[in-house]
Amino acid sequence: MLRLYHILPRADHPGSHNALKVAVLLRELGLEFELIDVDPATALRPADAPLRALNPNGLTPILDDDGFVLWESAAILQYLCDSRGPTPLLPLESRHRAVVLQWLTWEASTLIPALMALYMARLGGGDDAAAAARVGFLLGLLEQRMSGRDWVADVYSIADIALGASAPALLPLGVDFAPYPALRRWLQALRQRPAWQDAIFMSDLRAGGLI
Ligand SMILES: N[C@@H](CCC(=O)N[C@@H](CS)C(=O)NCC(=O)O)C(=O)O
Repeated sequence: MLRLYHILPRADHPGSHNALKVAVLLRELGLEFELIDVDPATALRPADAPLRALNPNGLTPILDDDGFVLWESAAILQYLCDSRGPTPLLPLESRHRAVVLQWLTWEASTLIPALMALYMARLGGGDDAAAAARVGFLLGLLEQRMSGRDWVADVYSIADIALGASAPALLPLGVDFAPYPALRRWLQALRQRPAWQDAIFMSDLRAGGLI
């Protein structure tokens, strides 16, 4: 039995875009899974919260595959493709695979820290110009990549799933996607896929006026 611990969007939380990646991949792979919606205030944040036994970081997603427990969304995406594949979502050929992993890693190690820096700057109420400029630079880079192509790598992959789930998390921070037409087209195309066709998954783009 596959279990995914997720935070669905709620009044006091925008929802876990990292768990959203896993939910979309599970659907893309056609796998049955139990989605467990957790309240972070009680299930994750307290030092003695019950889910800390599964993920000591107190974060989602957490995957439980018949007792094999894994956290970190990028590792979970790779594990599911490798254990349930082969799948074009994570190619086996080394160069195609490397490009997918390049963008998957870029999402986690470059885009998300910039997003978090902007979030912290906005929260602090101080000067957020440098953080906003960094986000603008990275979105410009992704826009350049997506111009004239359908998917981040050669074919639809877990790089699209990861970036497509997290880029819209910039919308509630007031980031304007108007200067990024290729990104908007790609995000809209992602949301046309059956695996993404869920009101919960769509709400972020609706709120940002992108669809
Ligand atoms: N690097 C981790 C980050 C996980 C993460 O930050 N999860 C957030 C939701 S996107 C979370 O669970 N937050 C708990 C909280 O808000 O208390 C991953 O990719 O899985």
